[in-house]
Amino acid sequence: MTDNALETTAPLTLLGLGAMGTALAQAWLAAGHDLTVWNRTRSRTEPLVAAGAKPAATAAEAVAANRLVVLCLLDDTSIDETLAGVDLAGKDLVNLTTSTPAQARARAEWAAARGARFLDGGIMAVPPMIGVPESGAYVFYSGAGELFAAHARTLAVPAGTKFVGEDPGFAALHDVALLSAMTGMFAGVAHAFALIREEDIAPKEFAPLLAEWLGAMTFSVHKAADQLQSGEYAKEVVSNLAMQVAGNATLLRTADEQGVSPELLTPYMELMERRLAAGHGDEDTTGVVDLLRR
Ligand code: FVH
Repeated sequence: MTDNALETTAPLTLLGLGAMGTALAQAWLAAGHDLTVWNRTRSRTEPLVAAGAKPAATAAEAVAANRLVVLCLLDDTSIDETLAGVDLAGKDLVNLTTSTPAQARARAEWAAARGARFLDGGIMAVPPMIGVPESGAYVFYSGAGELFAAHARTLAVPAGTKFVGEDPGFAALHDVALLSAMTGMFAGVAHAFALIREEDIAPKEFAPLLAEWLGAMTFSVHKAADQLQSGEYAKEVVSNLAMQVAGNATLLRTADEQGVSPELLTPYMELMERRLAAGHGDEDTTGVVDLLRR
């Protein structure tokens, strides 16, 4: 078995054929890869076998088939259940199962103890984006750089790749940080739609305004990063905290007038008020990051 950096259609094994695993499998098959598949519920392999995949009767058989073994299972526990007792010596494991950073680091040690090389991945896409280059889909990878390089060509087939470092926890950390920011954004979107919901404003007419506004505000991400790195939170402030906290009263009063619960907004507003009370009214909201540290 050799590294497959120069092979355009290297053989590989995929364990887990849920919505995401199936999309990954379809992309590798479409690109001409020799793909061995296994899934706990065997019926899920059938459409892929019809498309050219090789079925394995057991996870152990699937792992034995190829050096490169990709995991796309539900969670960390399902990896333990799937790979219990399976010989991993000499294998290159790439785990695309969503994990926490600590789980990814522990999994890297677990793999090393079994004689396998390990790379963790965090998928920044939903299944329909996989295998569609223009979708913007990509996967964060972290772990052994040489392992990423060895399989870079194969890993780039279903989605773009971003290698974020040798610490095996970094892919999961990047993944979860982006997902956490998305969750906050979804909370804001839900609140905005709730405000207009009972009025004669069509959500479909409001949506482009909302999307455009959120896009216009993304400059603040870069500004916060600049302030965090320099430690100068009062540098190039556009909308100072004192003004923003005063403005929060209008947001809360409007919620009340519209009969909308403020519960998605108030935790963040309370942090802004704490920062203001500590004497940082001349800053932006970057100081909230410090308040979140436990
Ligand atoms: N789908 C998405 O939108 C997101 C996008 C970002 C990344 N996530 C993560 O990808 C992992 C897999 O997600 P999925 O969408 O494929 O999930 P399901 O369709 O629910 O399929 C789950 C597969 O895991 C198998 N499985 C579950 N438990 C076990 C177990 N104990 N032992 C062996 N396999 C197990 C399941 O098998 P089966 O139910 O068909 O028998 C599926 O193959 C995930 O980490 C997302 O967070 C997806």
